[in-house]
Amino acid sequence: MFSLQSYLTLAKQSLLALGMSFLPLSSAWAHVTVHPKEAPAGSFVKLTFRVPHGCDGSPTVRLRVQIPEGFVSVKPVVHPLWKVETVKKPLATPYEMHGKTITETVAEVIWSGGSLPDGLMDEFSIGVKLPNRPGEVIPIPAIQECEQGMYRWIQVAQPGQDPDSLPEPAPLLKLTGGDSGHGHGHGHGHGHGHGHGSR
Ligand SMILES: [Cu+2]
Repeated sequence: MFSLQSYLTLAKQSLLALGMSFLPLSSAWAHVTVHPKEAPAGSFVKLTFRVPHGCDGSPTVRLRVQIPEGFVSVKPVVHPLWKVETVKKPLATPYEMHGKTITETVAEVIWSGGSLPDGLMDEFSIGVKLPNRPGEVIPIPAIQECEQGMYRWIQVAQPGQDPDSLPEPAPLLKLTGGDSGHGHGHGHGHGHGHGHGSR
């Protein structure tokens, strides 16, 4: 069983290995963004929200990510230095999964309880099943709260407007291709090949 101490050691080792911590970061890192920037429509993916700076020098103390319509099976990834909560909402159209009717979904994921200095960068991730809407570019609004101030990364460019001209653009995810609709493989040993029935 992993103790908190081993998590912290692990986190420090992985940050050191990634060369992310303890290094001042230039403004080239821009704003709160989502990675990858493209993912197959209908697939299960891990989305990572990158926080490259604070609010005018003030450390980040909370990150709230609003989950777009059609993003389901949302599971936040454990972050050893932060607490994570989800806010649920009822689903307009419930769906079946593993023989159970899913009637609610995650509307917001909130990381809090940590303090990310302005000079450091960190990442916050979720596992999610994307909607099968190939070609769409979907804004994922994020609210960054600092000890002093906040950024509301929620702006979306209007047709013909340069997204880079926006002071607080929402992270954008482009849905590519399209899931064939076969299989269920959400990565935890349930890759049935066809539909939901077990072999
Ligand atoms: Cu920025």
